[in-house]
Amino acid sequence: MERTLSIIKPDGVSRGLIGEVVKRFEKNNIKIVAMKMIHMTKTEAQGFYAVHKERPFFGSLTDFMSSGPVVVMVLEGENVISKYRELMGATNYKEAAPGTIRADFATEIEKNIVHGSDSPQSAVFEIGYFFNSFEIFG
Ligand code: 3AN
Repeated sequence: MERTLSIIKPDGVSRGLIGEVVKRFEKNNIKIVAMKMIHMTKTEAQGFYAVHKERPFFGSLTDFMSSGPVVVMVLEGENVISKYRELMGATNYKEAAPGTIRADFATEIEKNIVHGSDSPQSAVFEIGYFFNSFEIFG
């Protein structure tokens, strides 16, 4: 059994895609065990994306991620990390497979609707960044 962190990014929330994303989880038997809406400060976004701090897009990414509310969720299930990454599609929406969330809705590499942990180690860090154990109903 695995857990992963999902974020519906500010573009997904402002475009009214919360229900669409949640529907895809439920249709694919991905269990949501925690969920909340938050608005990150720039500093909180920088902490979350600390692994990317040397990348050229770090400033713009953290500005965007702190530009409005996001929905953070913990998903649980067998192989849920890769299962969710398949549902999301490639980081660059132009390369994302048809029918994936990013292929269907993303408008830019940065405004790509959703985030998902990329490994068990990053999932542990990312879930712990937003949730304590009393907020997860696994
Ligand atoms: P993913 O979200 O698919 O795991 P990461 O972790 O490599 O992708 O990148 C984190 C976020 O940084 C992406 N979701 C995207 O918003 C942004 N990003 C990644 N690569 C670029 C890039 N070349 N230019 C601008 N933004 C990028």
